[in-house]
Amino acid sequence: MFASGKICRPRRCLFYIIVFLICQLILVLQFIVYKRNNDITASKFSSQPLHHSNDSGIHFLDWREFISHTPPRSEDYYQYNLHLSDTLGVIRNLPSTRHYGCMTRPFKLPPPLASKVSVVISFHNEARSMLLRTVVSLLRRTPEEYLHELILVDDGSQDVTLLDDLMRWMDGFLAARRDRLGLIFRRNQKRMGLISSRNRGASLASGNYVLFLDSHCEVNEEWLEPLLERLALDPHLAVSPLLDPIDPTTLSYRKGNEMLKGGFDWSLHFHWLKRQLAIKELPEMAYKSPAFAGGVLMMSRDWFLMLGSFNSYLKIWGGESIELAIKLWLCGGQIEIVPCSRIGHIFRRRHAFDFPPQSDQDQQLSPAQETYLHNSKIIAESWLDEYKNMFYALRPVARRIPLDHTYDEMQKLRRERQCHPFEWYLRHVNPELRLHFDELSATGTLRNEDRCLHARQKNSQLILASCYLSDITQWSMLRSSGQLSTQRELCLGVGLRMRITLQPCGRNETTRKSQRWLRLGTHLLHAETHLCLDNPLKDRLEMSTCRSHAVSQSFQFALEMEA
Ligand code: UD2
Ligand code: MN
Repeated sequence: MFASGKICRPRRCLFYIIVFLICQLILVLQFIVYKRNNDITASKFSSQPLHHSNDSGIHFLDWREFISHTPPRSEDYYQYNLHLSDTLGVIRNLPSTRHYGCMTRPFKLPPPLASKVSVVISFHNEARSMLLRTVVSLLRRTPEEYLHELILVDDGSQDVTLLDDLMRWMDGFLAARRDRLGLIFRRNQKRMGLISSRNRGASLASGNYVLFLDSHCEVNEEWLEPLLERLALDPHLAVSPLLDPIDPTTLSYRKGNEMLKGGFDWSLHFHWLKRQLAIKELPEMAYKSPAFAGGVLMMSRDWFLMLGSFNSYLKIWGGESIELAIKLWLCGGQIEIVPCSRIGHIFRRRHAFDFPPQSDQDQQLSPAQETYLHNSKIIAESWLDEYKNMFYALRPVARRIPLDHTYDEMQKLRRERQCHPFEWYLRHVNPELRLHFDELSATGTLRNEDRCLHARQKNSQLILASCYLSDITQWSMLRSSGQLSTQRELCLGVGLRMRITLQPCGRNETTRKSQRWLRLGTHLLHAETHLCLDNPLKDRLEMSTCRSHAVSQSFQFALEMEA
């Protein structure tokens, strides 16, 4: 070929060039689709025209009139971009964030008559435009034959005319559908908190399933079908859609991560856990999860009531979906996250509401912290059996929080439904939590006399301070490596000139060596230097020769694990 002076024959060359160009074009198109799916900013959407009418008989009445009655408030009040929310309109197109595999097969749907869904939304001080978008996205993207009713509970919002205005607006909006869709509106004159309000809503529900939704969500296309398909297989199953994050500032809608499952740590704080795909498991398949993906969840209404609803002793906000997850698994149910079902949710950076003052006498805890600890304490006392000591070790202040009831009801439920002990959950549902437990030789606060060793977050400085600070450092002493680490994965080590340091926990042999500690009674002996951790001047740590009865070298963990 080269000998003849030609690289290829002209016709064949042309063919190769055309194939090459087509490939390039496909790549560019794929990139555009990818960008569109992963980062759609609010400004790219145009809002729907006023008085627009679509096939399902929904009329877009003048929503601008409805939202114009929003009382003037600063952006801080809502913790998201109010102005943008007001200009977006009642519905916008959302990018398709789910896996391609979800779109290529039809979902096996149960008969509508036995699968009616009641949607419960409790809201407190939500912006009108945001609430409206939540409701309208739901009405537009849910098959009519399955959507039984909408239950809206206004939890004592300051905008006192909101609920009446909304009722009027919805009446007009749903003119053609009013007879088929139940609408229930309730207002708590006094704020009761999210947990009681959701229970109130659920007690009014008459559908087969109940779905709990936050009031700043947008459901994506075909969100319900994949959930119904799973729920129809097992009456004791509860499901979460995959939550796509909506940015509070730009209101851009992004793709949520389908490789995560819900879990919690021993302080009973929610955490994401990485999931591993089993052989032949596809990323779009529904998967088991130790906890819900937050508070957006759906299950049989009867099963929810049978489990005692959300624990009604929990106050205001927090912990209710963890409590429900534990009791569900222990009492014969299961939880799945269904990545083919997508719902957008605004993850706000801070609470947009105050917590009512609690009982804390010495004011070391904020009302929000005390409420969360109160709720976690109820969960620990009701479900964790002997493992509640882990919780108290990590949250010693919780011991001082008063509870105004006993746990008899929960024990009755556990007996009647023959629920498993918590040990079963660790073995079969949440091995990650158990692994952490098994690896520990001691954990919790680290006390020397009347003070505790605290790692300041800012500059990783070590100080000895009161053991009752609300964010006191919790230490974990690991059995195999001898490392002593904080929740932030910083390890106590000894550096140059015997300086005690906090460094990222080492994974290789050399760093691990300088971070290895041995325990001699209550002494902490540094393996490399053979010196002991000491607090001779009562406010500064040093390394010194080990002395068996030196109080300044005696450090106690809040919880010692069995050998
Ligand atoms: C997360 C969950 C939420 C719930 C909460 C813990 C997601 C997407 N959200 O909330 O479902 O499990 O953790 O309890 O996983 N509200 C009231 N009354 C109040 C306070 C709040 O009705 O006193 C409403 C509020 O308007 C909102 C919902 O409760 O619709 C959840 O509150 P949030 O959005 O402030 O909390 P978030 O998303 O951190
Ligand atoms: Mn929320």
